[in-house]
Amino acid sequence: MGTSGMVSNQLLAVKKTTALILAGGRGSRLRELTDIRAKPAVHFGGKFRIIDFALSNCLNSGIRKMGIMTQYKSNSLLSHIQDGWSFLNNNHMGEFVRVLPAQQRIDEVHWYQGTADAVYQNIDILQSYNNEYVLILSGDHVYKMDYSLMLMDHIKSICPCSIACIEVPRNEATAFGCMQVDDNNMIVDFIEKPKDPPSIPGNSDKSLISMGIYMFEASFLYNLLEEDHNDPNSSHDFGKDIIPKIVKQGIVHAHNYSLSCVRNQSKEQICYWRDVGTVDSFWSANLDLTDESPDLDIYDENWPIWTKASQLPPVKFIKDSLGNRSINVNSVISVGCVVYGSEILNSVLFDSVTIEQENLLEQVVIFPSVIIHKGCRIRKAIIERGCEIPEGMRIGHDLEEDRKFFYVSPKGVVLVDMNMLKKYKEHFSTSK
Ligand code: ADQ
Ligand code: ADP
Repeated sequence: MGTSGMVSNQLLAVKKTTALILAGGRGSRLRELTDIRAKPAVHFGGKFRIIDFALSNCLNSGIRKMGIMTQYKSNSLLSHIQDGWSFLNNNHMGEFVRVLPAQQRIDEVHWYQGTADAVYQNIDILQSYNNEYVLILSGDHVYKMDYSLMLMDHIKSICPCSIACIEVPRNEATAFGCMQVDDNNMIVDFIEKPKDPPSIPGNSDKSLISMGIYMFEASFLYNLLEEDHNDPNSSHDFGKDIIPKIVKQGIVHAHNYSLSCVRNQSKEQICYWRDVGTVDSFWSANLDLTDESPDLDIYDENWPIWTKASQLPPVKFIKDSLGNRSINVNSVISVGCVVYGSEILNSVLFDSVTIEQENLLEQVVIFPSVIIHKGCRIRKAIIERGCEIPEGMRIGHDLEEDRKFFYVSPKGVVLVDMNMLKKYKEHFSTSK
């Protein structure tokens, strides 16, 4: 087949694909960041929400039918999708982003149980889309991937299911589904979150893990979900039940992420993917963007990351009344921010942050609408939306002291939210 034949097959195949994004998880290891919103709705990279990466990958790959499964604390996610993604809905072209909340469609007793149940409960809606392929994604990861290349690899495999996989250090693999593959990239073994992950043959420091990205033949998936629904011993979860079961049947293909990852053009050897599931990994993935040449290129016009547009004025750096200049080194700063005579080093500032004079911020991730009053020293921290940091406060310089009021992660990242800050302020106002 010539190249144009391949391209038209690819276009046809993506048109027959619906992507389902699982966005209902609590994400409890992100601590207070998921107290008010589901993990996929957590802010990321100065401008985005985590789910924007999966949605943008779909759009850029040509997949224009998307369903988002929500359940836990969905309000923030819903408003983001409505405000930021409704441009994609086009009735005439059959293109859409639909939010599919847990709505007790099958019976009136259960909300979504596991991830497979979330899909099962929407099976009638899915069938009405006339898909040939269903792509199941997690709304929890930061990465750039061309799903149309995964789809072509899947079709070539003639298997009813493909799972995207990536190599990670073996000590990190306990948090994932681990697999072993044969010479034909068929998955021969799969264990969900093993205590002692198997290593890759010939490389004892690495394991091959599932990225939680599944490409299914549609009719195969529907039958599988029906069977799983009727299985009283199943917890109705892809990672725990569905995937181990079909791997045992020898019909699951491993799609190597290096075949479909969208690279930073100046770093051809790196395929970026982060599960930003803990405070430490979330903080460090944000900080990655402050590198001079980040592995994840958010400026690449060929693979844009789409999000809600903010109607806000431009950033302003002001010299304060004493003549102190505002300095920004390698920081990512969003619209609506105003900085008065302060230094901001390797930090990420979301919309509408105000930094008063004589502050020094190093490696800080600051969520929208935060105010930092005069003379603070803050390092290695995440400041939640709406916090007002009082004059002269120190954060991240004495972790024992910080731990009395704030959350300090295993790697020493200090997380501050409005409730913690309230207790801190009350303590000092009563002890005066
Ligand atoms: P986990 O990420 O631990 O492992 P899970 O907690 O099921 O799996 O979350 C997957 C996605 O589903 C997340 O986006 C979450 O928000 C969402 N979700 C969870 N419960 C849901 C529910 N009831 N309804 C709707 N959405 C829900 C999975 C796989 C592993 C794989 C990792 C990769 O099980 O094998 O290695 O993903 O990160
Ligand atoms: P986010 O956009 O940060 O996920 P929402 O969109 O749900 O959160 O937030 C909507 C509004 O809720 C915000 O504009 C803010 O005024 C308020 N809000 C957010 N976080 C908090 C909080 N921790 N305490 C009180 N109000 C909050």
